[in-house]
Amino acid sequence: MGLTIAEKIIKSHLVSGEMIKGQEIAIKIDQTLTQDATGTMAYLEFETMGLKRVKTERSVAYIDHNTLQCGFENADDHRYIQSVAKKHGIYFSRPGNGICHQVHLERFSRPGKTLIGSDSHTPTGGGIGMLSFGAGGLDVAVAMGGGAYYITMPKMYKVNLTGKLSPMVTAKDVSLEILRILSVKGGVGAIIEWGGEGVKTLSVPERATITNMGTELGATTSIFPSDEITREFLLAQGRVEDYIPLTADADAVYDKIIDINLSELEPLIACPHSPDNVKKVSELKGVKVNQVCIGSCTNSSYQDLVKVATLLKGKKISEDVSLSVSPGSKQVLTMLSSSGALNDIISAGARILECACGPCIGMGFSPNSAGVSLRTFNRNFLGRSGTKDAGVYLVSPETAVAAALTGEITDPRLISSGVTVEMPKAFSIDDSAVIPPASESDAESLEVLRGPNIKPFPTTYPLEDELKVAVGLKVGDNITTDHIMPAGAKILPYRSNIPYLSKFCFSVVDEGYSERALALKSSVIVGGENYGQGSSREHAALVPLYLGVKAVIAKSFARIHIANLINAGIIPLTFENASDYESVSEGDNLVLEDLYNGIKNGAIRLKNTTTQKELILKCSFTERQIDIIKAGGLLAYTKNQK
Ligand code: MIC
Ligand code: SF4
Repeated sequence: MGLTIAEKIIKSHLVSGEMIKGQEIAIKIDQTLTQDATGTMAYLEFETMGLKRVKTERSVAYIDHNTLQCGFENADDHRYIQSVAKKHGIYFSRPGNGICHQVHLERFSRPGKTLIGSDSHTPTGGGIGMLSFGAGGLDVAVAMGGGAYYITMPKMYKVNLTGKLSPMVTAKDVSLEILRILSVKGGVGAIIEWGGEGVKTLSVPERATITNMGTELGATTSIFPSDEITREFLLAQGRVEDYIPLTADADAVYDKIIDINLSELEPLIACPHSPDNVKKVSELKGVKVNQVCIGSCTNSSYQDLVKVATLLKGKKISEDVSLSVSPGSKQVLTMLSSSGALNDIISAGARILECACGPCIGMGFSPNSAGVSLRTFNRNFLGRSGTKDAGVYLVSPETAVAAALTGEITDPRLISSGVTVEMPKAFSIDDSAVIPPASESDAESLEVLRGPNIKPFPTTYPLEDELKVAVGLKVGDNITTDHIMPAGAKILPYRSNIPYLSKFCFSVVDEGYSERALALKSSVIVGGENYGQGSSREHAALVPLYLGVKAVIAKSFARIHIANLINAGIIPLTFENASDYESVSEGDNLVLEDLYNGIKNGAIRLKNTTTQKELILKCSFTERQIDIIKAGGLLAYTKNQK
């Protein structure tokens, strides 16, 4: 039987387990990346493991999220990451060098290799044929130490592309189309492979836009073949030696095949507050727009921004719109500047932001009250922009420019008949903002620099056989990690200070939750379907751990979050019947009995002592996960193993 692209890479990296769908496998990881918002915690965890050097082929620490320095906190964290990286064999990408996924794609990604990153959009690397996963910081720390990465062997879906995109219709519209078809839950448990004749019409950055947004489908990852277009991209990046061809076998078997005819696509838009709330741009014609933001790891490549510059050239933006442009990397910004394209963007009235995540993670540029913001980003969750009542819409750069010029949602085909940008034959290469690690002998004497903002990891406790807990919070379906642990300029600087961060846990949903949970001492959270979708931030598990959360009981979980809960020693449990969700209310007192046997057998008895009802909760853990939960989390488990 033939193999898919992902199966080929998994096969060549398999450390343990069998490639049987639904079973746990462990794979060797060639490269890791971290960003600063998750990185401080990942490196604190790495240090706790007591390892001297990373054992990967390449590990890179990026600073791109927490770049606003409104106090000492972020600057201290940058300095900590820089010093810990230098000491332990990790490359350090300085603030200003760009967004981790964009820079990694340009400079370090390699077809056929494996990558995990402490950021959910790490699958951006799938655009170049690299098998790339978003993971919790602790999993990345383990991989840096040479440990394998554990996943459930996914199902394989194929998206078969035919035709060619029409002018002013883009890779972003392809991402929105697949979200429209599959929804934010549609990719759970699957790797999405992109194939078919239409693949040849897409450049590497366009492919990366698509694999980047595969994260919003809940997919394990997404990947494109590595072909002549990939080779040309690597050649233009001065690293053609990293190229290998990679395609699925003709008789590869897929669990689902979805056909998309690129020629039939129209400009699309995701409406508030979910990336799968997709409509045609033409249906929203005339909606007044206050703000337009162009950038993020989804749409900030050189190709994207040259198109933006071409469309803006010689024009002025509407007086009612504030437009921001954040280039994805220093390479992109340098090339825009030397070609004069930057001038066209500035002259049109844009505000140029630093090469970083910026508004995407609420680091500045929050919209006005009840404002309408069109963004070329990948997430429009409630409150993520920093303005709770703003309406954020996700669009292509072309649709973004159309709105910036007219002041209202406008089909971009009305402002231009199309712009074509040739991929450069040679990108501008200057890796001086990536600081290499010290040699092993020099590293010995190096000091790691810590600021007062860095607080220790929350205390973990080994599992008890019986838990008496109260329901601290009950929430509905599709709760994102932005609900559990919000980000934004005010909170992000405290990513290495769990006690402070805990004050904001679930604050978008219930401002009193944090205090209530602390008072309860021992509690559970009850959730609906797809609990924990979105970001990979392990803080969405570490903060509940600090607040005394022992288990989360939900209808279903998102992949990275369930791994983070287990790593934190919080038990993720599902209702036997979805309707059982109705039998537990906030404030109820529960007893979870015979847990040691229960987590082994996959069924746990729950007594609701408030209503006197009894329920069965389900779980399905591997031996390794059981040991992790019993130990009180991955860190305790790893320490016990030494
Ligand atoms: C995001 O897009 O939500 C983030 C910020 O990049 C997160 C990581 C984080 O929370 O630090 C992600 O996607 O994993
Ligand atoms: Fe940064 Fe936004 Fe990409 Fe997350 S989604 S890595 S915040 S640009």
